[in-house]
Amino acid sequence: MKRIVTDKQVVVVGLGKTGLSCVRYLSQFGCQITVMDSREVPPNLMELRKDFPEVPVVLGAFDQAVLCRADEIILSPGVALASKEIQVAVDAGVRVRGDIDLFVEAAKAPIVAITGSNGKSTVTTFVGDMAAKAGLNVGVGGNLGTPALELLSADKQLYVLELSSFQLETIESLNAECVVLLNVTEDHMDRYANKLAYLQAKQRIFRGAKHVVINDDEILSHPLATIDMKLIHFGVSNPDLKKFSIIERNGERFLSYGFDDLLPVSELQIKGQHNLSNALAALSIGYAVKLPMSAMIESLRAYKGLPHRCEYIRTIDGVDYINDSKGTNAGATATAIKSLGHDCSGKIILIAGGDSKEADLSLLVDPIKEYGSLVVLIGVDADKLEAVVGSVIETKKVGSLKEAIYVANQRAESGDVVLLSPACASFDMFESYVQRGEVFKQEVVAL
Ligand code: UMA
Ligand code: ADP
Repeated sequence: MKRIVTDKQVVVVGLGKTGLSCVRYLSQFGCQITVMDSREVPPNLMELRKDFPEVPVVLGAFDQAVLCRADEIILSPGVALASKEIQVAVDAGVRVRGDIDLFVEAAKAPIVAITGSNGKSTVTTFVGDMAAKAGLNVGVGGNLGTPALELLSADKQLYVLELSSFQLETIESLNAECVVLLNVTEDHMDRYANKLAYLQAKQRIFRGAKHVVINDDEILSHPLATIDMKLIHFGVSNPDLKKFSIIERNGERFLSYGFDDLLPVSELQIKGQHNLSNALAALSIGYAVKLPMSAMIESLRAYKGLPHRCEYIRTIDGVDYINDSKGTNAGATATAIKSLGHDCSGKIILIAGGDSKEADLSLLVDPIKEYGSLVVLIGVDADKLEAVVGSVIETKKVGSLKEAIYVANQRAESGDVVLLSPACASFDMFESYVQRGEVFKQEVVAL
């Protein structure tokens, strides 16, 4: 294809996975691209220099003059729209968008978009699996890991995107076939002024949606206006006509639609009440985009869940060790404690802590009081967590995850669960939640 060179000046801000995917995508159109990153050595610098040696790169700080001269800024999710330099450029009339806006413009197949504070990755991969089992050529990515623009191809029949509040900040209109806002509990308070600002970012997912899947158990899952949208409801309680829910008959629970049984809950491989909610969300989305029920049921039976999400590692002397390293906010950890605490005969020994992202952690108090026997604290916000839960449970502060596992192992009795679910980001001690979970697994296997 012959490239048409234009005068359009585009600044790609952030050189992580998203930034590189944007440069690759934009380079097809021959516009004048500049890349900017406030780090001296951003993650994809070598790759950019190798593949796009002609693209100028501004490093170490954002250059206000270059930003203000641009026709358009493409912002990475890690950089807030509210950042001072970006706002100065907005005031100077520069258009600011993100990779998802570029994706929406280019995608030819229907889009499913999934957001929420917790359960996004699980529901996204679930729907992706259902669509693949239905024989569709489906692209699955977004916040999950593969940048949306890397999924684009002419032969795709469906896109399933996990979207974070960061990615939604710049969305003009998603025009998605189906969207869901699964739930909202406080997270990323180091980025947003308050919970309302975080919710407002998430609510942008509804813009232009044809179908909206609504979690009836979560008041904040509803769009503020529903003109021209078809609504599909789900919820683990209160089964109803035209609603995906859970029905109990003769002591057995079933996933259901209306008052018809679809599958016994006992046939699901993923466990816990929160995963029933996730399974119902996936079913509702599949229904909205007309996936065959037979493929969805097959997927419900086979889907094993993702690593680092309430992942069973091993049992030692009657004590289960569970890796929930992806529990990076209080809502997720509270859910994990309730779910595992409800199902075990003993108590939960929780390993928690890290960077709390300035969030309110008080959601943890009730589940810890009900199901916990000890909280082993790690990381930069160990004292903050101790201040929140220290009055309802015994706590012990330690210097490493290895030490935390040792303390938990010494204390646990048969029937207990040792749960790593930090309620915090990992970056103070680890590269990512994945590395934190891998260290946990290795140390538990070595016990
Ligand atoms: N940067 C700056 N200045 C800043 C902040 C960042 O220059 O003030 C630069 C960094 O130096 C770095 C680049 O921006 O070079 C990183 O960009 P990024 O933080 O947007 O990260 P990407 O590598 O592009 O990954 C992003 C998502 N990251 C974030 O939202 C923080 C990934 O989600 C996502 O998988 C990827 O795009 C593909 O879509 C990760 C995440 O942690 C998993 N998401 C948060 C979460 O799930 O809680 C929202
Ligand atoms: P996300 O992608 O939104 O971070 P994941 O599917 O990766 O969500 O799950 C992360 C953690 O959040 C899980 O390990 C579990 O502790 C918790 N979780 C998962 N699903 C839900 C849900 N529907 N409601 C509340 N918490 C959940």
